[in-house]
Amino acid sequence: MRILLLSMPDSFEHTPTIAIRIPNGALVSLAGNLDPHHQVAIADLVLAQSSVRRTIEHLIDQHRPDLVGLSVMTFQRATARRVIALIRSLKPDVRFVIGGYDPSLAPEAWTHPDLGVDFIVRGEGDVTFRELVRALESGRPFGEIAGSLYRDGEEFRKTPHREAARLDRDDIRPPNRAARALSGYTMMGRPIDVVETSRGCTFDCSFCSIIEMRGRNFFRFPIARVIDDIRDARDRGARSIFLVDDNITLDVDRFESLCHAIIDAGLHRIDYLVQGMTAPIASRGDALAALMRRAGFRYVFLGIENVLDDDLVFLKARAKNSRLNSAGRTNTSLAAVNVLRRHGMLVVGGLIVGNPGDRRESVVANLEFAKRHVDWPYIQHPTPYPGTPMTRDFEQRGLVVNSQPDEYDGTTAVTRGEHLDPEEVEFMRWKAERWMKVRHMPAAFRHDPWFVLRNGSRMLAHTFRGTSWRSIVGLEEDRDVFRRYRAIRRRERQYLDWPDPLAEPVPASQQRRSIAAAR
Ligand code: B12
Ligand code: SF4
Repeated sequence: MRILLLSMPDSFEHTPTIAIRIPNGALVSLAGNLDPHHQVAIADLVLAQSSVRRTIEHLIDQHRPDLVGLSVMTFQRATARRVIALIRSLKPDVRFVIGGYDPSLAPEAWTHPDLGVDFIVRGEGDVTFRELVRALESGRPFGEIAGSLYRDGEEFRKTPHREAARLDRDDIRPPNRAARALSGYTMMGRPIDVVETSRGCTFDCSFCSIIEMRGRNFFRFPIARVIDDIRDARDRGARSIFLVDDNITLDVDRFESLCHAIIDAGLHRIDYLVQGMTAPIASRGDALAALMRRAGFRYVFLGIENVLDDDLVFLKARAKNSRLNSAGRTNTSLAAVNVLRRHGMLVVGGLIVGNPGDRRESVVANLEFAKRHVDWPYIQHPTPYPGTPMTRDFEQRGLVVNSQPDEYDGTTAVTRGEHLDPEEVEFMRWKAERWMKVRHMPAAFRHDPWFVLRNGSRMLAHTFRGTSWRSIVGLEEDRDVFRRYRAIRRRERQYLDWPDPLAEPVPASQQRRSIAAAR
């Protein structure tokens, strides 16, 4: 069977495609887990953001797929609908399967007959997708494939739940990077790839989709497999690797073993990016940070979430961001930031501002923290992604003010608080963040001087979208620039010039629940 797997072109504010284009880890894993006789091609459309339609037309013409799979996050829904409609017009007999966070957690958004979706894969997809393709080949009933939904006439039928794979056996095969049809992944000029070392998390932060997606569990790939996978990425050109685990710092002893294994295998000259919790990094202190640096870690995304205790309680993120000592529970954000920076690593600070109880001072305190202590800000607003405890809470309290999922990119304030207007919080974040990003330029220049010399002005122009000569000389207010920036951002979201088959998408609360049990 000929299979084409696509990820959406939509990017968001903190990963501007001029400088950062990261591959989607799901697609290579799905491709690697198919039976080897299939012809599979992967296209990350973020690599073709300015020519999405032409690229899709070319891919369909070249690969003539029987089956197309799309990986979709919630803010990419509208683009995914258009992509399906375009492909359907080019090759009407193609079948569509969708997976990833949005179809898994909001399947009802994908069942409308006008969308033309045939299968929805829920949760982890590697084994389910393989079985689905086998069923398409052999005629086996779709109802037997756990972890999916399939179209049956006008209805969708839901099959039994599938447990997450344990990963310590050979149940998930290595990714297939050779299937990629496009090139151009970059982290400021260095070819970048993604590698998984574990899946899952046992925390339950209220804003995070992970628990609803795969249950509360944490499974590890054997370290030898991870090293082979890193080597495969390196041999294909990667000089920068993002370890995309949900929470690699859940097992710090293993993380240390991984650092040692990277060094022993001579793979420490690669730049690694990783995300982690502040508490274990602060607790292990200099020993862990020094080891990470030796293993090649450069950027560490810290899930700080918020520097105020009340907000951490609301986000259910206190345990992972604090430690108990004689003075009681203390926040570990600053200690983690300091130890990483002391050892020459750069901190990407993940913060969430604009929570329901936030006053102006709370937002300012977090922005000030980011300004002083992080190297690259990754500040977001609470966003009601499907299935999270926070979404249920916001909906019950009537705090969701924007029900357009394509604006759920994390940097658009779509919920309101008790004291602050969402647009005001967004304005405060936007205004502060632009300058924090400028401050990172010297560090970027020292590491990648040619890239910054060639692209620095475009990177700045991107960060300061909306600025005009009038605003530079003080004839316009920041708020005018902000309004212009938002209009630009809205236009940028139209990645594909093709009609949306759901011209007026049905709000989440009124979606048809045409999902029945499998026969
Ligand atoms: C790494 C990561 C990133 C990276 C890399 C993104 C990339 N290019 O791959 C960065 C930091 C850039 C990033 C950015 C963002 N991310 Co992010 N990210 C993650 C993270 C940590 C891991 C994702 C991953 O690679 N997992 C490994 C792969 C193998 O697993 P997987 O993607 O789940 O795929 C499996 C299944 O989902 C399924 N599947 C997936 N696609 C498909 C397709 C088909 C056809 C099938 C059959 C199955 C299938 O099968 C796969 C294999 O088992 C998750 C989860 C988490 N704990 O926070 C969030 C997460 C995916 N991100 C999320 C979001 C919202 C974003 C941002 C909008 C920013 C934000 N607000 O957080 C941006 C947007 C990025 C963009 N496109 O511009 C949300 C998605 C929520 C939602 N409902 O859409 C998550 C779940 C975090 C959360 N908030 O809960 N992210
Ligand atoms: S620790 Fe990270 S992965 Fe785990 S629930 Fe919280 S945000 Fe999600």
